[in-house]
Amino acid sequence: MMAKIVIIIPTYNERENIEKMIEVLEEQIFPQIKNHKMEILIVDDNSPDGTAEVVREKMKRYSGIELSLGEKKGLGAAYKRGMRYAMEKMKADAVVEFDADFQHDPAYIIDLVKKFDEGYDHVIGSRFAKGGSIPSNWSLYRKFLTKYGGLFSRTVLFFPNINRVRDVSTGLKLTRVKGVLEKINFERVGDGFFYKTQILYQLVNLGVKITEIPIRFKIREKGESKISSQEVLRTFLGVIELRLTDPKMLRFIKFGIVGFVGYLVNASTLFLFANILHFAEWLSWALSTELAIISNFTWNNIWTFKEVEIRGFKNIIKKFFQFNGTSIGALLIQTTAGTLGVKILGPSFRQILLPFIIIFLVIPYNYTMYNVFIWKTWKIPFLSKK
Ligand SMILES: Nc1nc2c(ncn2[C@@H]2O[C@H](COP(=O)(O)OP(=O)(O)O)[C@@H](O)[C@H]2O)c(=O)[nH]1
Ligand SMILES: [Mg+2]
Repeated sequence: MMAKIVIIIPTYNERENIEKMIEVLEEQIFPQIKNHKMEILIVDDNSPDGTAEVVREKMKRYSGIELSLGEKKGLGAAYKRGMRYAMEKMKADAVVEFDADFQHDPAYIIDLVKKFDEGYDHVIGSRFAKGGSIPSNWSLYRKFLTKYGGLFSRTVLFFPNINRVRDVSTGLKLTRVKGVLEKINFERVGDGFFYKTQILYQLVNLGVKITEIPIRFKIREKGESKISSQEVLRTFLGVIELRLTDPKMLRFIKFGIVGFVGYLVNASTLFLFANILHFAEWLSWALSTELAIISNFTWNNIWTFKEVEIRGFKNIIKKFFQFNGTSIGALLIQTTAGTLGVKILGPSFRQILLPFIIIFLVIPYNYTMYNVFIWKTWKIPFLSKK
């Protein structure tokens, strides 16, 4: 299928570079890509050096070049504007993020397009894939930052699968529009350099097909870098924020807090029933465990799973019995183990037994139940019906 691929080039004071770049793309690169319609979008922020005028001159010579002008708010803002423009006005099927300054060999565009043709949704020009590199004459500081800053980002964002993507801050990549870029929530993408990581994180979570091709990142020929050290700090904090505000992560944290509150309910009421009210041992364990189950159900329903909260008296009662159904095993395990444990070790071990039983018996039990029966992520041959 013939696709329209738009090369988006943000520019700020790139007068000399952009002139040469447009020529190289139009004369040398695009003629080598015969199966697609290749176009260029320059996203300029009213560069004082007159970059836009140079672009307008080139637009007279070549067709398929567009220019989007706007105020300067940062690289992320420029790309957001450019991506919207490419999708809405140019009806792009894929976009390529590309710099004007020749740090990326334009021939890599051919490699990106090949991977797109193989069916990949997001193709990353990676400086850290095997065969890729960063400039050897970069300062030690910049080398260190790119490499270990990247490792930090990958660890925070993708742990334990830190090699899912090896280069999270590269400026060269191709992204399919249909089902991929069109699904990105641009409200969660900032105006700065960090936009790259924010988009990448969303793409990984969407589960699109991602691959990396090695690139050798060169030094800038003309003009100067626009990346400030302030952006570095923002990236560092942004990575942590990105992971912590991920809805899945938030739910996991809430689930943990609710579980801990459940434990406190369990421990305090066990103390009340056994030590103060002198109920029978098994009854103290059974009642306090049930109160913890009620606490877990209630808080998880109105807080952890708020978006899908169960409402209405009848529904709540029904769900509650269902929840108890899956918890009945835990109730039995905890009551039996607690009662027996106290029989053997004596009442002074009651409060020490509780966390041990929870950690070594109840959590593994619940985890197995969830995987086998609720979310069915473990396949047990004789249990799964075809
Ligand atoms: N429109 C626009 N382009 C920008 C902005 N900041 C950087 N660029 C362009 O984005 C590309 C990459 O920026 P550069 O300074 O080379 O980053 P570096 O290669 O990481 O040092 C270049 O083509 C710049 O002209 C901005 O705020 N607005
Ligand atoms: Mg550059």
